[in-house]
Amino acid sequence: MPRPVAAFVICRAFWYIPFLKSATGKEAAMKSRNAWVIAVLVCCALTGALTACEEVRDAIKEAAGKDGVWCLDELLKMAGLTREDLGKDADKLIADALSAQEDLLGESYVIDCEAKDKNGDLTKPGASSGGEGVPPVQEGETLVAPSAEDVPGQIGKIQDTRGGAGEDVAILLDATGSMGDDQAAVAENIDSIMAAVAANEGRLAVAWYKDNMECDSPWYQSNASGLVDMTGITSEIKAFVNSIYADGGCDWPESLYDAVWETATKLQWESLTRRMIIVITDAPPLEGSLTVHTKEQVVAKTAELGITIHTITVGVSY
Ligand SMILES: [Ca+2]
Repeated sequence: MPRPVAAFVICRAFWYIPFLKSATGKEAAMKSRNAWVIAVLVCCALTGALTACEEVRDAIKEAAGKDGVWCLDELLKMAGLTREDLGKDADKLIADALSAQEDLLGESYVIDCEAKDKNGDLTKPGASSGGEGVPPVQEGETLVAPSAEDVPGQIGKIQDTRGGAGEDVAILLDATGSMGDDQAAVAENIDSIMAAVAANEGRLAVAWYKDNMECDSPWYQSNASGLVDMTGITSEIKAFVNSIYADGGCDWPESLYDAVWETATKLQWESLTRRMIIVITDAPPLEGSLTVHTKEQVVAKTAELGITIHTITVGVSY
């Protein structure tokens, strides 16, 4: 067996031991930083070749998946946590686990892959068709943005490929604690987002949402005038985007279904060509008894109103 491969196998096994041992303990995330460091030191000593450490590190990174992007569940597993452990301290637990991982691997990107799939379910209108006098509903884009820097590019991609003359566009941004860098990226690029809508002689609205279940008050807000003609005065949109402050959220999932419902039903959609909501979040939707509106209700309502939904699931970072 080639040395890097042998080293990887040994290290991979050692890497997991501290987490397996602490899997039942709730302090696992707190301990994980030291556990990772110790595991790597043991690993290096065992392989007897310090030069192999870099190779091992690269191998572990490789195992993380394409482009070094990890799924949140993998990170939780290694920190001895499950989704059920992510109560009101969700942000702290995930932030600690991320920090511990980055001590070992350097900057890494974590996507909640389950959230990507659940959010993406909203983009599938199924057999529904638009109501009378509304644009046809299409299947939307399901995109990811591993780092906040990728967010403007993904919005631009949707605008380039799915936008069109006379469009109505609503950007719906998760504004809970882990979204600060993503909110900043949208704010820094709002001029080009607005310019793309203006080029289509379209209208733009922005809204944010948090957790509607006795967590955040207010939990939802949109800019005062709703959909604003981007060929006219655009200062309201810019000011609103810059005013968004990312905090709160309590548990990990947020009120995505209720927020899409609010956005779909409160805005005055007028476009007869294209209506779209672009969702930007790192988390999955609240479900079951924790949401007022179900996924099925939201999909049916947006189809009725001729609204196509696109989702961008962004990397988890603090
Ligand atoms: Ca929540």
